[in-house]
Amino acid sequence: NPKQPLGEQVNYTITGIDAGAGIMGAASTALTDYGLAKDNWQLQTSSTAAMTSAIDKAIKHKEPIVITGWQPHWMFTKYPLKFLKDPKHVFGQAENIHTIVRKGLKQDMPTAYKFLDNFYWTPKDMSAVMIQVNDGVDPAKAAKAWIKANPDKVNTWIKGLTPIKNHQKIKLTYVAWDSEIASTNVVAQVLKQLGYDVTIQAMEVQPVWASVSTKAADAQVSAWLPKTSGKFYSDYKGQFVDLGVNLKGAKVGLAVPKYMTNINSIEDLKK
Ligand code: PBE
Repeated sequence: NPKQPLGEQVNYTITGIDAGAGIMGAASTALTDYGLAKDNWQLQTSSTAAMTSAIDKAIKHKEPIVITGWQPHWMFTKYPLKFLKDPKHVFGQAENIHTIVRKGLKQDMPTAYKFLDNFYWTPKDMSAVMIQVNDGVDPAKAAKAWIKANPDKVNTWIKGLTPIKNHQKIKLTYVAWDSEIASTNVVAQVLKQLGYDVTIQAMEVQPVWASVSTKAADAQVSAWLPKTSGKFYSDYKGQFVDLGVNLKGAKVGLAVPKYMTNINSIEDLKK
């Protein structure tokens, strides 16, 4: 019933993703900071797949829904969604994605290190891979196809590097979020072209940080900073090397379908 307060229409629920995601921590802080928790708003833990299917269903019926949203992600291309304004900056402002490597990588694997240091692409590049994977293409195949289609960009990453001869083993860890599946597979394929024996391993976010910090893994390219993974960055500070930004202009927040024309800010959820 559209005459009901929005909270009642959506059961005072924000549809979220997996509990380990930084966006979930920020969303629960938002419920407190915007005074929504005391009005019984709650954050529902699920998965990206369950959340996007809830969006699909809501949009088919033009029903209201409030979700945890982020970019780059195909949800913003596939569905008419908008971010809610966050005047208290609970979700931070612009986020960037950083490349984090283990200590000693520069000495042990100078070629891989140089490439990882050079690795930089745009939200548009990442989205191209993500959309392929969402369409059912195997991630390694989607990564190879993107590399083949973007030789100029890839060449800027490996300029002056000669493939190694001894098939050194290198391991990347990542969380199986769409964005990280895309970036990790592209990086893995380029490392293969550079002669490495590459393993990629999906795990929860905290173990990703732990693996690089304990040198159980060599690198990860999925550090959303300064806010989303900020807790892990400070927990493990001093135990990893930050190679800086590999993607600029990521964004994290709460989002709703564009047809919810009265809801434009997190503050509007109280209406
Ligand atoms: N995400 C995608 C992650 C980082 C990548 C926004 C869902 C998060 O920690 O929230």
